[in-house]
Amino acid sequence: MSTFPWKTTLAGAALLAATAYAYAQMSPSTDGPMGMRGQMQHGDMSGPMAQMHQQMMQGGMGQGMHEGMQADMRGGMGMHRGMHAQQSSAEPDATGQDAFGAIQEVVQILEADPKTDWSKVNIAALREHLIDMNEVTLHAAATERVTNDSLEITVTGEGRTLAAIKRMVPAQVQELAAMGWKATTQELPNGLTLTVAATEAQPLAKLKALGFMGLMVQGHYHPQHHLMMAKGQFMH
Ligand SMILES: [Cu+2]
Repeated sequence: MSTFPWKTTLAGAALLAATAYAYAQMSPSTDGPMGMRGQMQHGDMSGPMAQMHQQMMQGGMGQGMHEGMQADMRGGMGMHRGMHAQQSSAEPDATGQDAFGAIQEVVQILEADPKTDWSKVNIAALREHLIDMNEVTLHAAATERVTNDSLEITVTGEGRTLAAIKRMVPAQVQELAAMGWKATTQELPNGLTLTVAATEAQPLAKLKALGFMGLMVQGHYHPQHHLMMAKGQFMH
């Protein structure tokens, strides 16, 4: 199912409502709706267009519509972006940095939820975890060997990388165990040893092929856990 027609319809309806609202705010002696339409097509932000824009930013829209737009477009700028999409070419959506983007997405979810308890929100904790993920993914050293029908991986690092390994790998072993994998860790001064035993469901050939990182990404709980961390409900 494509969401495009829905968004187009919603943006169109919102534009129409905003136009009607702005028109109602204008004195009868100034431009009619057609004059305003002409200005909007040219992207002119002065005059009635600027007035309308200001009213939108101040919450001049009907509350129901405002919430609908927020839910659909993720954030209070939804109306603004919807209008721009109609009069100019596409705007980029990528933030340019994946942890930045992940935090921004979570903040927008929290802001859109009226039940968010801001006294418990902890974005700094989420940031620390995303740094852990970065360290383990990009900077941890992993040496793999097969022993006794198991894959034994020595994971090492220094400083911030070491701290990240000691938090993330044991947490992942718990997730693997919950999924029926036979995984254990053993502490080392500069890291740990991760051992995963082959089973019928997870044969040795697959464990060898997955290696350290392939094991670390098993399960898709991170996005959900990130939101819980930001809400102050979850810690590794
Ligand atoms: Cu994560």
